[in-house]
Amino acid sequence: MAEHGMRIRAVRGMEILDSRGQPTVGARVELESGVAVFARVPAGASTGVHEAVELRDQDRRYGGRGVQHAVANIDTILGPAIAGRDARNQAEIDQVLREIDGHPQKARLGANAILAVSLGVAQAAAAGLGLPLYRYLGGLAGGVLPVPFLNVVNGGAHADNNIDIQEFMLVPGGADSMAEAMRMAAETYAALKALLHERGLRTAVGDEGGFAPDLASDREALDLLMAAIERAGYRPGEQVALAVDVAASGLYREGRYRVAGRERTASELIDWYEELADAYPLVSLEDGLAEDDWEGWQELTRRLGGRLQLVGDDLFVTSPERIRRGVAEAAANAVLIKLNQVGTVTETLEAVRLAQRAGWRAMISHRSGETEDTSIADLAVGLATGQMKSGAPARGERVAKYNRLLWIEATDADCRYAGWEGLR
Ligand code: 2PG
Ligand code: MG
Repeated sequence: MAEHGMRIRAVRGMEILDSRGQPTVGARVELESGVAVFARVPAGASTGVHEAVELRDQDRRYGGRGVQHAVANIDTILGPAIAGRDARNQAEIDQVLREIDGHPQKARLGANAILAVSLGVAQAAAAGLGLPLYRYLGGLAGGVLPVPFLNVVNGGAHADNNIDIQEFMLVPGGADSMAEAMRMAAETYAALKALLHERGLRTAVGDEGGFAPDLASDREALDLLMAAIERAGYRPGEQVALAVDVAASGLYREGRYRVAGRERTASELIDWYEELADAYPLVSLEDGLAEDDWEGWQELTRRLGGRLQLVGDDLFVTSPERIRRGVAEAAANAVLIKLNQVGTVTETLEAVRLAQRAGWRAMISHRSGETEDTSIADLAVGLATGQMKSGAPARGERVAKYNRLLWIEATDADCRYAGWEGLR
């Protein structure tokens, strides 16, 4: 009876809204036992060109961004193809989903449709077994609460100001627990708001809940973060460190990077990062170079890999194939993990495993367009990645993931906070 109950009875897609008010895909997966879940997929803004493809309707609704075709693909093709299968057979089901689509970037039926189903199957299997998702994914070997990377100042494509770097993040690795880490970050965020206010700067927030003030330079943003950490009563570097996501693909044109008011080669940009790493307690640099600048990434890793975590986001797009190349060429030392960049749970697990086997770190990530789905928190805990980024400690869809981590800490004594170990 229990065996039978784990079979998938029905899958239904739905067009819902993300945190930017744009359509995204949800999927309800129901098992024979009657257990049902609803998985929701996020959507990026600074998307890498190698990412799996989101299917958008391109018609008059929602400025072309509707997802009715993706939803119909769930209802008429993907759902029927996996009905009757045991939801615990995630790899087999994901293989079926990939084969029906047939396109390497999932462009035919849509990675948004495929991920909604794939994630729904994982959630349903966990629920059917009566396990929290992180336990289902990681079993006894999981259970590490990740260091949160909280994006509190926005620039680049995510804001209309003079800052080139897209995300400035707080890294409360010096906390003893998840709850303390979140308190340090939220208090620093509040101190930062007070500082901005005093200086007559804008305190409106961007898509990920970070502030988007008009500042003269990237350095000024880093100075502000240092001041905010101190004002909140913490020691920069020791208790709360800094990280950035440059999202350099957006700054790159014809072999040059336009940063801090001038054109630079990759080597000159790396000089600049070196200066920043000398001046600030920087622990992690994401997308410091563009998505196809493999040579630049190798130089970056040679020069700064010993002192900084170098995270590939647009470079790897959570693709096992691109991560394998990155490991072979020593082109980074960490990977950003976004489920919807690759489109299935199985491929996401493979990406994390590849990184971990190479001695690299994997940082689980939200997207700038999010929903109330909290699966990424479970993914980070279950796979013991030690790191997760989910935006500022503000805005419901961001905080939902952090609150999920707080819940896990409060209810599961086997889960411990990674602290600085999460970055080693
Ligand atoms: C990034 C992400 C998330 P987006 O670049 O890392 O912060 O942004 O979802 O817009 O790609
Ligand atoms: Mg990024």
